[in-house]
Amino acid sequence: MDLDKFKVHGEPLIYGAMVSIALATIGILVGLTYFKKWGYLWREWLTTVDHKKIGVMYILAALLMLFRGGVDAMMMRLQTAAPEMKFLDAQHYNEVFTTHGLIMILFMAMPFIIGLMNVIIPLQIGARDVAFPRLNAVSFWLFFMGAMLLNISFVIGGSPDAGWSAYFPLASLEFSPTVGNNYYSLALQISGIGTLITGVNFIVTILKMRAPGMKLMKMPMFTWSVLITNVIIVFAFPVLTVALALMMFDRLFGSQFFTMANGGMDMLWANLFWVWGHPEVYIVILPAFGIYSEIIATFSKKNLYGYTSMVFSMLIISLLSFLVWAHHFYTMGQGAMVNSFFSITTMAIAVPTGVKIFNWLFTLRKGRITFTTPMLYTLAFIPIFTIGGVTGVMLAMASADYQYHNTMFLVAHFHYVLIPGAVFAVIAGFHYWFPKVFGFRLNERLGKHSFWWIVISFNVTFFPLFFLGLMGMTRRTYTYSEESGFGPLNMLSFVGAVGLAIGFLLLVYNIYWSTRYMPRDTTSDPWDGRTLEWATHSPMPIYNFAIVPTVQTRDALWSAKQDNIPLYDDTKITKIHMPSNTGKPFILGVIFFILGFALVFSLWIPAILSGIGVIVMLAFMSFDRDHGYYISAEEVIATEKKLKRGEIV
Ligand code: HEM
Ligand SMILES: [Cu+2]
Repeated sequence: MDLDKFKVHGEPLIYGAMVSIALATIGILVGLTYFKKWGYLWREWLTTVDHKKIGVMYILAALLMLFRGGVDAMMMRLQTAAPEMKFLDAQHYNEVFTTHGLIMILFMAMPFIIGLMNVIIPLQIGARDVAFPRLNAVSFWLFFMGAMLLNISFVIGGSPDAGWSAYFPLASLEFSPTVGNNYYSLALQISGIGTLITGVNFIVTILKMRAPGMKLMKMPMFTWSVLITNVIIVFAFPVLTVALALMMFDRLFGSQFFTMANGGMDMLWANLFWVWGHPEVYIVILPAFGIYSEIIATFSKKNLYGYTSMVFSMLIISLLSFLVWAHHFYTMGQGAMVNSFFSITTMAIAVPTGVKIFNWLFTLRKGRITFTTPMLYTLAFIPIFTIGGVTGVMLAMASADYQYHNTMFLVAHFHYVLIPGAVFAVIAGFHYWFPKVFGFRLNERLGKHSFWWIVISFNVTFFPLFFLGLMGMTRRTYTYSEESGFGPLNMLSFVGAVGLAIGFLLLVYNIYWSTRYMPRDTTSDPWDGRTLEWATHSPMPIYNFAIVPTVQTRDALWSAKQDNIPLYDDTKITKIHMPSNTGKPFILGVIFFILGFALVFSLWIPAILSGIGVIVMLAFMSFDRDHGYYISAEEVIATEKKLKRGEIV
């Protein structure tokens, strides 16, 4: 075997990363052994099927990936801070923007949202868990192993280097001969299957497990957004699955799907990628709209303006999101007719999005507004996202796009959409729902400090890029000359990026500080909420609700508080059926990881063995008869008593 292909060559940076990864791993292993935490880890986390714990693990992983993607971003901004910088060479710059884009979208934004959805959706619809708790664990472990597989590429074998969109022929074996793009196809494949399963799970959960009385048009807006998002997942992800499989065949087995020879077609990749890729951006943005809707209603003390039009706007957006994909390559030569069609559908999306913006503004109108941290993020989102949207319409004009295409203008545009549209939303949701999960709030003063750092620095980082783009600076370029005149604005953008890093570090410090010093929230409803998740204790018991609430209005808890409508009769506690833990999803994830790794390096024997392992494991899980277990009524009553006294169970 040729050991050389496992090595990555080059820079002190990479050797440094290797050493720190090795040290961190050893540290964790030693720590777990020393504090005798292996059993705890296995029982409470690795084998859990509890939607709340799975959600927390998603969010932890996403925070970790935010750090990784952020380090990538800082390296790029440093490299381009001044003309002719020698920090990264061209190859490493290629790898870094590729992993940055991939990680931020697939392993940070999406899992963060799926994490929040895991924690909150069952609570918000008054359910005890998701429809298929074990499949939920499978989803998480496949996502996690996929993410790990991509991350080790940095130190074993080399990272993908053809952009997050991996266009052919750039991503073909001929032009990208390292194993980097093998990692791309396998890591995304494994985590993508996990996401697809999440899609099925949440559609069934929301359609079948709502509390009695919660008709579709009485669902909270976050639940609506998640339902629609999961429908998009179920339609979009199979396209990615197929595209990645074809890519794997091309790279590993010499097939010719995406080459110009032998009847293949490189444009086919671009089309397949964006048929998934554009809906993907809505997969991260629609739940964000849901989060903002909840936050605006809560902190304006009003019900959401235009509920029905909100739902229909999201439905229209989800349909249109499948009809715009070619706006990503107007310049590839498909002709004026095709470009006009995609230009019109793209601009059409602005209409339902505008409807939503106006609904939020009308909800704010005459509201009793409190400026909490989650609310500040929401208020900042509205104008910033609008800038992102308006520049999107500029890019949507096919003829004008010939000027903007592949320039920093585009980079500015999509960060203006994605950062307020996804990152601010998950941070806002994180602050908002944190007390539900952990039983205490995050510190508001620190929260606001980090908010101002993040929002101001965001604009300092990305606004200059609009001008750099118009001046002609192309994206994915690792350096530029002094004469180009790009220097000063890039330096400004670097300064902004440092500010962003400070903002995110403050957020992490806030989590640490609040965990140590914040007092317990004994109300279980710290924000005076409107929806069912605030109707149970914080932190909630494993069964969520001792008695499933009965819903009569849209803002069920709010009406219960205002008009004294009882949500449930708590003399009627009976035994509760719960799913039991299982280690199989985790083991399946590990086998998938080994399979992925073996395929990346074309190690056929281990690949075949682990492939068989996957099939055996799946068969084993299909025939697994588990009937779960019951928590007796007495035990539930005892737990409820403790919770009412403010104890943590
Ligand atoms: C936190 C601050 C961030 C900074 C400073 C930053 C900076 C950058 C830079 C410098 C590039 C490459 C420009 C180029 O040379 O082409 C880039 C590309 C990209 N970024 Fe970010 N970014 C940040 C956050 C994010 C987030 C949160 C997301 C997504 C949720 C994201 C998604 C992307 C994508 C998809 C690309 C394109 C990658 C490619 O060209 O293949 N970024 N970013
Ligand atoms: Cu698009």
